[in-house]
Amino acid sequence: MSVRLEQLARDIAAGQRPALARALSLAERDPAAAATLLAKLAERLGRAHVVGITGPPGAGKSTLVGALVRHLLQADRRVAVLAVDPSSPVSGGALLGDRFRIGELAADERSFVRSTATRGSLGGLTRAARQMVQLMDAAGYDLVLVETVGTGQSEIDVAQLADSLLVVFPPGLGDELQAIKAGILELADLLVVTKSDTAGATLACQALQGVLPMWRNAPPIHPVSALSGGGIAELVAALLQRVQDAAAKPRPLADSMAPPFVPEAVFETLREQLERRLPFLAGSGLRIALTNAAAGQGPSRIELELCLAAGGDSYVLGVAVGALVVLAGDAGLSCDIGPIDPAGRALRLGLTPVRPPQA
Ligand SMILES: Nc1nc2c(ncn2[C@@H]2O[C@H](COP(=O)(O)OP(=O)(O)O)[C@@H](O)[C@H]2O)c(=O)[nH]1
Ligand SMILES: [Mg+2]
Repeated sequence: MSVRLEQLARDIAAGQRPALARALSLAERDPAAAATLLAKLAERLGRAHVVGITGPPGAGKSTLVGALVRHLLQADRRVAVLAVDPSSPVSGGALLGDRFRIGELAADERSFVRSTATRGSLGGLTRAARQMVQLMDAAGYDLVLVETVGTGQSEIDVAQLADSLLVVFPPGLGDELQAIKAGILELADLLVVTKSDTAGATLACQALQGVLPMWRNAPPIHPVSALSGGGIAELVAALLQRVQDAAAKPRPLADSMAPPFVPEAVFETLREQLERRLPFLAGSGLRIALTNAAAGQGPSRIELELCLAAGGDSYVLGVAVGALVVLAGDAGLSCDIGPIDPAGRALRLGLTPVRPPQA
């Protein structure tokens, strides 16, 4: 398994699209294995500009994504697309219609299109969807476009994931007011009114314009028509400006250097190293478990429990903890060791990334 993941990681890093496709399926099927894979790709993460595109069903998101991909390819950017649509049947792989519309673009080696029907418990993004975005990032795409159907939670999730969030409005009754109520507008970096070739578009722009002074740093409104092509070039220019600004913005050293903190991935790496250094652990009856497996939001701490089976030698526990503290230190994590249980058979370990003090 590990050897196969090693090879898969190499193929992804080499830009092989079939390898990426396999890895995305792996994330859907087995997020723990995908976390191990991502750990192997850690130094490639954090390069892509992630663009969230969200809005109600039928707003014209997929059509817009197709137009954006076409323009971004013309601007010589490599683009990956992940369409997350929980309303589509989970079984069929979903979004056949969308595939048709943006599918023709997938013929270009510099693009990659994938849809997934995975759904989180609150209608938000699943861990699998997040991992799929990271895998596309690791594959070297300049931009990763993530299309999500607005469910409230999915918008909040994608806003956290995205470097730029496009909130898409179709011209029509009430949609924009609903969105304003839900606070979605405040998450937007760019507001897009689609189907500007249709009658209600001007009204929708006016309705949005009317509420913009309500908060500072109001995002610009972009009326676009994927049909006529109107406004698309301007929207792409605004997006590329954001990509450029984000690249130029000096990030804190720790953030720009360190890959995103994925507890499962860090844990898997530590465990692999520990098993390599201390092969006798395999038969020792020691169990090491991650007790705060990420609830998605990327907790900045890992909690482990080490537990000896009956008959296990408590000396093993001590050796394992000592080795973990050293390995964690090498990985830039500081350790706090919890109290050992009275029988000397179990203890907890907390690991927290060490950040250099901000200049
Ligand atoms: N008139 C017009 N129709 C559009 C435009 N963009 C999308 N549509 C139509 O709106 C419908 C929904 O589009 P789609 O991209 O699937 O929306 P999504 O559900 O938000 O992904 C489709 O019938 C599209 O053909 C546009 O710019 N102008
Ligand atoms: Mg769609």
